[in-house]
Amino acid sequence: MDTDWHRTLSDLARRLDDAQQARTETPSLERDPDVSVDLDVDTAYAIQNEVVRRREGRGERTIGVKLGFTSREKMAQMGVDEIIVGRLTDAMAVPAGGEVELARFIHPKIEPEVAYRISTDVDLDDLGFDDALDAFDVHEIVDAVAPAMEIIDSRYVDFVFTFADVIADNTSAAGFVVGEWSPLRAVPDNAVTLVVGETDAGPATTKEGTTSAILGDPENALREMLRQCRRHGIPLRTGDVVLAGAATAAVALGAGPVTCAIDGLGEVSVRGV
Ligand code: OOG
Ligand code: MG
Repeated sequence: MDTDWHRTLSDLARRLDDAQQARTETPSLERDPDVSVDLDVDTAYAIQNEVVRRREGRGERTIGVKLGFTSREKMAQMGVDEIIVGRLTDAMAVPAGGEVELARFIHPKIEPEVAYRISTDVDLDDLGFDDALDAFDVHEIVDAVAPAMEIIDSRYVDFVFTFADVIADNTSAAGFVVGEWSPLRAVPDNAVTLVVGETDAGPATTKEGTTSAILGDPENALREMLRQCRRHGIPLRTGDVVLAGAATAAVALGAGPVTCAIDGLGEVSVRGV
């Protein structure tokens, strides 16, 4: 924890932050022979913290968290068995039914998500041991659920990264849209449909899945979130939005309409322009 280490971390955070602001890709940090720090998971979260701190320094407000790799398929793809957590800021929020400017992004993709709303300032030190979390009743910390979509936009070249890289890059967080909130209800195995209209980024695409792809039930993802937030000191506050993780693969986002429908929750749309 010397000053060189801190300087390297803030240099790497600046590299990712500059890439996001300039809409230019940057090579993998972990595979960069010039990066001298060992990019373990804790270091990667320290870089993410610094990336978020830089955004806050420009006046952005952190308004939630997003979970990644919560589907077994995505975990297997990455060869990992842990979820990742990133931060959502107000600058990433897109109004439901509204337009999102593609010029904000490098190579955006969109994916269907279930959103939850945190109902209390969560005391992460008061949750018992990790094992006890498996029985934790999420109603204690969450009061509403909504259909949502996430726009992911890796700052890395060709969207290719290692596990530590993507954590440092705030888990590719770039945009999100949340539909109408309903009082919290269980959605353990509900149909999810993402319809992406024909765009310059590709032909019309429909992706179908179910919420059970999210760790068997997105509420399990919330329990994993608590474990990870406690481990990495990520606060959860009243009113925060949580994206529980995509239930299908992401689709390239171009100019045109996109709709996500989740059985029992309704639908939400956005248009790339
Ligand atoms: C990382 C973000 C993954 C999800 O829902 O699983 C994610 C990426 O694929 O770029 O947001
Ligand atoms: Mg996602």
